[in-house]
Amino acid sequence: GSYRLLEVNNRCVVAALLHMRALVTSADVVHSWAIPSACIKVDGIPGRINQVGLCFIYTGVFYGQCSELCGVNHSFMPVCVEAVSVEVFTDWIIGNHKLNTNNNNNGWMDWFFSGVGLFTKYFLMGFGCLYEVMWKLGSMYVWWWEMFLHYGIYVPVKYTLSTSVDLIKWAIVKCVSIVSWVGWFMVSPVDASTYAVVYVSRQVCELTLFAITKPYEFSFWVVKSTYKVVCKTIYFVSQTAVFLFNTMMMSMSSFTDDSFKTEVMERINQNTRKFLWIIENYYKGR
Ligand SMILES: [Cu+2]
Repeated sequence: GSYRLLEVNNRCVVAALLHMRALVTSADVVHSWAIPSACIKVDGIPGRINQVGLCFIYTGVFYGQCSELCGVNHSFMPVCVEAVSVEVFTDWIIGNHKLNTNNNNNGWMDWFFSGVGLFTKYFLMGFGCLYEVMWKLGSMYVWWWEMFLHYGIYVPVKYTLSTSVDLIKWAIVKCVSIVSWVGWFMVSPVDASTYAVVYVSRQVCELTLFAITKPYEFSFWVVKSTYKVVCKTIYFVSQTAVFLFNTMMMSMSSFTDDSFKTEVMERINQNTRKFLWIIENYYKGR
């Protein structure tokens, strides 16, 4: 059966993933056309027309009730909206048009044109599908080359060039001095150890002297040498925090995902084109 006092004898049919506009009025007293599950409530007022924009994301049947105390039969005014795919919606519209204009059987001409219309409809649907697949494949192809050029070529080359010269110079100097010091330590460990202690002490002393005699230069040097490390650390930590925060927000709420919104908008645009093509084709030559 059906839901008691919720089912109607003439459902309001709309297309899902397509922008709709409902015009609401009343023939007697003030009513309110409301569907809580779709966040819709608009008053039906005699003598004026209210409008409300609808966009159903999912197909399905949505129930509501009159939400303005309107009289003794207020409890017996169900609202029922059926959200269907854009193809079913166009079928419904064309069916209504045929019914209302009584041109359902006009001989072979109508049979022929309805055949052409049906063929065109399914051809366009197929074309839409093909277009969607080709678009996805094309985007993947472009994405692949973007990723490859950026992470495969640009980033490694840039970082190699910028760091390799300094790194190699520094590494060679250090390696040579460490190897020669180790060799020296093998031959005469006391001398080498003494030299190492003196070397480190001299470095510390020079740095201290530098700090005492030239405080501004020393400060500048400290800031310069710590700048990179601090900057990189802050950058890394902030990036990680942003990433974690975004991930958390996305996992907590279902509609903050931009890719979801993009997908919905793309489908709405596609459905709009599809709808216009089918309807235009139907009315062509009538
Ligand atoms: Cu009512």
